Amino acid sequence: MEVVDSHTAGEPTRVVLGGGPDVGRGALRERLRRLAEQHDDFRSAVVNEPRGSDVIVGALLCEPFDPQCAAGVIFFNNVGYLGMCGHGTIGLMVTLAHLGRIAPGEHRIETPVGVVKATLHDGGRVTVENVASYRHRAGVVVDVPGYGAVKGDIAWGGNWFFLVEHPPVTVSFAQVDALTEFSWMLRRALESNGITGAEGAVIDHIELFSPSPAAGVDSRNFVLCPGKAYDRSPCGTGTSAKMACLHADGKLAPGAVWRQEGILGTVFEGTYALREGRVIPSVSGSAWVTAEARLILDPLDPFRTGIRQ
Ligand code: PYC
Repeated sequence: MEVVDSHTAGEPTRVVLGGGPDVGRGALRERLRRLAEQHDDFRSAVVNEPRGSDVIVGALLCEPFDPQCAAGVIFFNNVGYLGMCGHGTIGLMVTLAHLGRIAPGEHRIETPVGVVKATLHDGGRVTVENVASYRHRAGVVVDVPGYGAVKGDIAWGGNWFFLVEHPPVTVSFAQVDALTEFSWMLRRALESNGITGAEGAVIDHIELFSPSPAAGVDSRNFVLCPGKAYDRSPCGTGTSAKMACLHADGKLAPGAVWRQEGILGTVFEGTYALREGRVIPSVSGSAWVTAEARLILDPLDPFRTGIRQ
């Protein structure tokens, strides 16, 4: 399998260019379903140890169904599949540019949750115009064992998020273990209390905020991903969900810039447009290619399909 690795603001993406399974034609949502049902070993082989790690997000490059799109992509991680991935789309664009497959400018990218527009700028910078994002519920209180009542918002930014403005653990890199522990307990508490996104969707991302001491930065976040790894970047879909909440609270105007710092101190710049009453977020960040490689799955290798959790 031919892959190119990159990182976006510290968070890795592994794009599979060739040698992946045939998931047929048709809408990406359907292809994702076939991938998950019939080829889940592929996902695990690409991103799990010993070829990957819990942190890597995989991106299967696909022929787009919509002829106006430059590419289709299905994102996946150590435990499953993602609807959209902001840092991953930035990594994909920089990878395609590295391979000479795209030129600077705007490109449409098809994902299982809709078409996004990604603009490649100079120097590895990319702006992703995400799918429409919205706050589903505000001020939801959940009892988290060991921590007490925790209040947060539920929002969609291409994935489902529970966003907590005043977490019991300060958002700082020195606290990643405590942040991970709290976020994981919170995620389990949401599940055991039947608190979901729209139509019963699992809330599989937890996003915590604290003020940032850095000049010109609006907030710092910590995002726990579905497989218990924390996002090293400020999280593109999480920044989108945040802007949808800020819009709902009247705290960020369309076109105003929101600078979201992640746990490593890297920053995504977000803005949003209002179209037919819907929040359309744009998130900008930078990525760097780190490796070109060929993954080998030896039939005799006991871990050819990865070490699963
Ligand atoms: O950037 O949207 C994102 C993302 C989701 C999970 C990891 N990164």
